[in-house]
Amino acid sequence: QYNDEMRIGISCYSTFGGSGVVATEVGKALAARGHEVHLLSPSVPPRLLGFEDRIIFHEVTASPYPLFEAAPFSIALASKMADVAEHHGLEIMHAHYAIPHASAALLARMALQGRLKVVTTLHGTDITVVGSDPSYLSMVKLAIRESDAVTSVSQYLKDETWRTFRVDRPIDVIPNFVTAPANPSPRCREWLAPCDMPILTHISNFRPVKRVMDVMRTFERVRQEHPCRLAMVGDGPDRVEAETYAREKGFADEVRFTGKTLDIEKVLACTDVFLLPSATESFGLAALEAMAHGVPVIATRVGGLPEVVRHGVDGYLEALGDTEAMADDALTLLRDPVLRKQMGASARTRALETFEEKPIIDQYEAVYERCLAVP
Ligand code: GMT
Repeated sequence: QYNDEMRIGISCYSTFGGSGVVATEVGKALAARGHEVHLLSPSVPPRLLGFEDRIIFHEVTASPYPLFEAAPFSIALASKMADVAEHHGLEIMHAHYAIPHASAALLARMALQGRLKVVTTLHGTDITVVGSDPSYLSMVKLAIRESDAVTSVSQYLKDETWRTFRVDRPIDVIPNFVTAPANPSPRCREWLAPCDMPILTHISNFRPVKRVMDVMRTFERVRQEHPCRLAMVGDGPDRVEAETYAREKGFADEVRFTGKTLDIEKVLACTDVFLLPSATESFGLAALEAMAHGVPVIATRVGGLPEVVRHGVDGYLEALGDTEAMADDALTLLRDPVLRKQMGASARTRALETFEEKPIIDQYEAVYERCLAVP
């Protein structure tokens, strides 16, 4: 553990899951170690609940002006980064997501004539989806090349970054982490499923990459062969299609769409099987959170998911789109409570041991320290 206190800026999207969660949790962990953390985001990230010692939040707003076709958020972010770094003596700006966070941090570093180190954490879609889009490619590449350090949340993402951008620079793989769930209570079980029926759960932002229709098709098959219920947690563009499908197929009463919630712990505490049939996933934080609750995961064998979930040990990994195989796996688990318990226990041990917070925060501190050692 690094002994001197640092002043660190953390810039992220204020999302309910993914990079927003990781950035906020990194910030909270660093503050708990005595560092001063300045969090910059368009709005308070949901995981920054209430007041936290040594964390200062800075809201980034792009002021409109009649001449602007769209208010330039990236410039407002870079400007805020430079101001905060200047007035609070920040040494590090840790950007979560390549654009605009990392590219804005590079501008802030220029504004401060190099008196700020930029650490960029790649989360996935910034490389696999957005990054390879020609409209952003050059800036993502610049952000990767010019950051003082770059980290990626999985080996898969590091390989993908090298493959896509052909940037000849070191990238540290620092996986995401999870903390042991605090006193999970199975209070919502009755509301999600009557008569102690098993519960399948999916949590995401319901974007096309999450393949929520594969969740629906998997459940459709499972419910025909075993009584169960489905909890669909989150919100996003594909929610309406999924809800419509459940109505048209006549099983809407068996599915609860909860919308966005911070209390995923309550849902996971009474979940029997977690479904994540994504088209790609650099890591799959939602799967890790389910595992920490002792829930076996059925996911696709894509991206970084095999680095998190071990097939046949913590759950199952199937080919993208193979909802039949995923339904078979779910049925195997529902019909065999002993196996389900065993896999859930392995999943929990793996989540809490391999993806424990402390050694992962140590790695981030070591990266900061390495950057600061370079004049
Ligand atoms: O998955 C999303 O749509 C959100 C996205 C993000 O940037 O917040 O999640 C990415 O970062 C997470 C945290 O590192 C990873 O666990 C997710 O796997 C990754 N999503 C994808 O790669 C699709």
